Amino acid sequence: MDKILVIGAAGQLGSELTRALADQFGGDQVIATDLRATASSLFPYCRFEVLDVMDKDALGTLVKKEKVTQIYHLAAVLSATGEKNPHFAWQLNMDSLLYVLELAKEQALAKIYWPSSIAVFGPGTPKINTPQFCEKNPNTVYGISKLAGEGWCNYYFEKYGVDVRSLRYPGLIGYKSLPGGGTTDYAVDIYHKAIAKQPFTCFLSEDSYLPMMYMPDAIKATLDLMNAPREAIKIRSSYNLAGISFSPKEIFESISKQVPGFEIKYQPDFRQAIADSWPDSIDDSYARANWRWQPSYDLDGMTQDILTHLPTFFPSQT
Ligand code: AKB
Repeated sequence: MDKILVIGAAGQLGSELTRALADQFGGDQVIATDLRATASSLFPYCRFEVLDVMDKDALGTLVKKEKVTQIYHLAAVLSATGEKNPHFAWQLNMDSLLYVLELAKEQALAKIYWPSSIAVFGPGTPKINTPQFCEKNPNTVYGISKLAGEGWCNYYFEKYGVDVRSLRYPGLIGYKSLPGGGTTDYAVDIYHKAIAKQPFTCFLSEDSYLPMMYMPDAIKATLDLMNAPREAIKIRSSYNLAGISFSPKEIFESISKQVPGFEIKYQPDFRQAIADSWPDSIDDSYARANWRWQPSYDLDGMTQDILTHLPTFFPSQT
């Protein structure tokens, strides 16, 4: 029987993916881990352990003791936060991945999931419908670490047969957690301001298109990838994945249809340069062909769902 370890479970993706994994495998088979003990309250439906992924020995001991078969390694420093402390971001993002891959090799784990990002692309990458295989030239430490990580994943698959799978997530938008230091996180924050009936100051310009995805689509993509037969996975670096592409102006207009009087102003900061270096939209035809990926949400569908559910998650904001 599979035993699942989620590293960085309390983050934006982890808090929703862990729930989905518990639904699939059963709460007893899933161990959520996070650096902070206070995160345990987020996981009443499965086990919780405090784990610092940089503590290689503690990680190895937990995996062995619990007979873990699959690891979802979600802990990372994101793009905007990474630029403030590049060496720390590199160390955390790279060392932790290597610990997990090495463990997977040594203990013959069944499967590893590790997220990559559209941040692997950069100046010189085609911006519209960015292909799976093209020039990548990331100019953030986060993007550099994700691109290097993709190479390591492919290496461990080719060299040691480690069944590691990965997606290049666009900006993920969910209502169950707060923004976490990413450049795309303006598109999370904007809904909180709309619900709180406050004006929103956007740190990107109104026409900055970025690839984005509503969280239920991201969870579905992750589970579809991980549940696909081994031989269906043709790309062992990381798959391009697309949901919706929009600009700050377009998400503002989508929200305004439901929150009349909502106001926005634009004050681009250092994150504008990061956004400008990333694609506007992504070609994910390999994911569609190899494991039948298909997104469900458009911009207005996402807006409607978030505005309906966000107030119950963050009642103090209404
Ligand atoms: C970020 O903005 O840093 C992340 C990402 C695109 O990977 N959301």
